Amino acid sequence: MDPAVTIDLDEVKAALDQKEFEAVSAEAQQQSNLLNNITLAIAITGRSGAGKSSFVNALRGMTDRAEGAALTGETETTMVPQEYTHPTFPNFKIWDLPGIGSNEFSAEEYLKKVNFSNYDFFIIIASERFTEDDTNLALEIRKNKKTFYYVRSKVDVDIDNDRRSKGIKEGDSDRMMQSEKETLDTIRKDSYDNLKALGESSPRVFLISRWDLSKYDFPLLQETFEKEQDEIKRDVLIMCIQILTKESIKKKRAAMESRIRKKAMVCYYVGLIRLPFFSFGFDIDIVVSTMRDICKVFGLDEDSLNILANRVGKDVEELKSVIEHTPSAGKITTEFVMDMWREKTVVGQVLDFIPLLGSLYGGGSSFFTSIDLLKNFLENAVKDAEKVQAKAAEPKKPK
Ligand SMILES: Nc1nc2c(ncn2[C@@H]2O[C@H](COP(=O)(O)OP(=O)(O)O)[C@@H](O)[C@H]2O)c(=O)[nH]1
Ligand SMILES: [Mg+2]
Repeated sequence: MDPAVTIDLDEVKAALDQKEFEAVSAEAQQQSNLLNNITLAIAITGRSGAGKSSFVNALRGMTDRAEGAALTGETETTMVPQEYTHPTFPNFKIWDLPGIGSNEFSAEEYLKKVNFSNYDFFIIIASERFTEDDTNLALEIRKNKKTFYYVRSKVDVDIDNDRRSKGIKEGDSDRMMQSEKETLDTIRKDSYDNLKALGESSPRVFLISRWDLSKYDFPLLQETFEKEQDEIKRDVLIMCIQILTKESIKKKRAAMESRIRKKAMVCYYVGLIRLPFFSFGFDIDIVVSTMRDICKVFGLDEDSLNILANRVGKDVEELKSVIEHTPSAGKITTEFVMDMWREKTVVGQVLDFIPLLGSLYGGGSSFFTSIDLLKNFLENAVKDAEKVQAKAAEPKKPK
């Protein structure tokens, strides 16, 4: 049996022993409306020019020139952290912190000034060597029991420079790949030695380029911070970062599946013991809002598609043309779901999806229909997201 389901049930049972029905169902609601209720705030820090603002834009899937993008290449003059909201998930905040190393403030003062307790974790970016300012800050963050990650930016520049200095031509892909690997290995070793010399006992450094977050160490960084967050924040992180790769689509699917299962289990179980005569169906609003969330999580809503089109320099209609099943978020209405609902009444498929329900099954077929609709909607969104990702990655057609 799926261990997640077992744990859930225990949690629900324990909760029901202690709390009132209202409290438990409010919690269930909070869990399942994750994208609306949970806030995740990441702080990006480092010296001026390290690439902080560029990284903020990259995380939001934006170009530096897009409307609302963080200004890049600007000298920093204020001590005020800038808040950037994710374009599709308003509760996912990325904070562009002022540059460190002005010597005006100690790391302790700096952290106070930027309200360190507001952030879930920190990313310390350096574009060349890490300095004492970086490690002092790390030390202070650690002291305050927060997590941070060292990121070495602009590795694309190093790769290019090395390739040129070795006289490797663009078309020579074997030598280019070899040279890239050598450059990355060297940066990794240098950063490690550099941080060691500054007193870090076992430094971990992630190599990235703002121009392509699906490359180098960004996927590993993402995986690492997902591992180190609690379960709820991890899911938010997986759902909100719109760098679509095969791997991230897979993770998003698993996270969404588990959300749907949890919601189902809690509603069903709570309904079953406390309100045996009441068909505690998933109400239609929940189905509608979950479908809209699925759209956003897989980047299939209007805003995400526009941003992606802008980023890869393609027409948004070209990306949309490969979407076969998923309607735009605006079309997902109560009417739309009712229509789907009328077409089916299912039990069997849902029992395959959440086997434990078999032993609890005692009625409430609208409940089963809801889950089945969501499950199919999710499957289709995954297929569409894969196609959009492939389309976005295609080389541009010559005009
Ligand atoms: N090639 C390349 N340039 C970058 C990268 N990250 C930042 N830059 C450039 O470095 C400069 C400073 O970046 P910015 O984000 O403004 O740095 P900040 O002062 O730390 O916010 C800008 O010209 C960026 O375009 C990167 O990963 N690769
Ligand atoms: Mg900046």
